[in-house]
Amino acid sequence: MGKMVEFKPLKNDLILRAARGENVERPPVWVMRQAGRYLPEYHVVKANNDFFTCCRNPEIASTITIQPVNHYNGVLDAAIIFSDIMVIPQAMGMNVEILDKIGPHFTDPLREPSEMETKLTKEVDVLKELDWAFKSITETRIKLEGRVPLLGFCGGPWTLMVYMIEGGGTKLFRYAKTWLYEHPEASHELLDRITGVAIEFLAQQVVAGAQMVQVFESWAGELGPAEFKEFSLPYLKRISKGFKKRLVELGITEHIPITVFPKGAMYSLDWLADCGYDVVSLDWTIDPVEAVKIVRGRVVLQGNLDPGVIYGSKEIISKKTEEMIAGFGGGKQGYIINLGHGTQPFMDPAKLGWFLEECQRVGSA
Ligand code: 1CP
Repeated sequence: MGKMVEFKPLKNDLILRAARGENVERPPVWVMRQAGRYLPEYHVVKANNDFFTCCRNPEIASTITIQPVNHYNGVLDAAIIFSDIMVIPQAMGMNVEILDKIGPHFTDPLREPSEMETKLTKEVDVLKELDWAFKSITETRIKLEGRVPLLGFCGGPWTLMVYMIEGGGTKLFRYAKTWLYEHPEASHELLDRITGVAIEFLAQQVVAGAQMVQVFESWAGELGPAEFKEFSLPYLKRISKGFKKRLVELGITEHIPITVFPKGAMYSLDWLADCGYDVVSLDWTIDPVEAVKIVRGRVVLQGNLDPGVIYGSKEIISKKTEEMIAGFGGGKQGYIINLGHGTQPFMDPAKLGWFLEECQRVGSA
């Protein structure tokens, strides 16, 4: 400890108040993958640099993180650090690159349970291995000058297990499913190891300057309810509880909100409402009215516009945004606006801007 930096006071703490369940003047809004390929200025800064070279350079990472905040001046209520969920597998000893237009690529994935012994580091020194990530967060928080809160994040254990075994994106989940059904004990061991690293990583992001964090369980929907309950839910629960406990040990007494995004597994909402998370992020396959009914005020909801709506006309964007906010009860309590998943490289930044402005207009009404 002792290395905590003094940061400027927050000028906009809307998302933190909403995440704590307080009454707010309008629902806050941010967008998953708000920094990145759909923004022309991203390509200028990224240029020919490799993805992780950008993340590991605090100057570049902070510039890219703040780009959408500047681009949509005044209408985004949070920044999310420019990084990737693959940094936990990297910290655990695996070699991962992000290939242009393809995505994550592991040079030597875990195909057999025995390979956990040879390919993974036993005791992961998170502070040392991800030192660059903490530096980028601190630098970004300084540069934000309190304009909006900075969000940290990590991947969910099951989602990271998929990538570590498959070695990249997949449509079949052949190798990861082989582990689940052929080697359940080894699967639990791997999930357990990832969970330990995730807890420390999230807590240290807060020490470095993150003001709220999110766990992306992006492949939750590949699991049926029974498998979700066995291979994802217990670990997500351990993360929320372990994160809070670790913050106390690190001397952080402030309430730091934590969000979970179980993409594709909206059947899990009722369970996740009791798992120690402040916020559950929804994809677009659930009706907001239904979601509000299920959680009964136990947790704040985030989401859930189909990102594809951004390909529609301004009229459609307005209509769908109005319906969404009305479905969440107007958003003056228990709600954070977002898309149901990330932006896509082909999206028109002006259309996303229209969505953000409509969120302000409708949310303030
Ligand atoms: O603005 C932001 O949201 C910040 C940065 C961010 C985040 C939160 C990036 C940058 N990635 C992520 C999380 C992430 N990465 C998730 C969870 C959220 C989700 O479900 O989308 C996942 C699954 C990944 C994995 C990943 N990394 C993919 C998807 C591949 C697949 O299997 O379908 C891709 C394409 C990447 C690379 C990546 N990460 C981030 C960016 C901007 C990019 C594209 C890199 C480039 O080519 O410039």
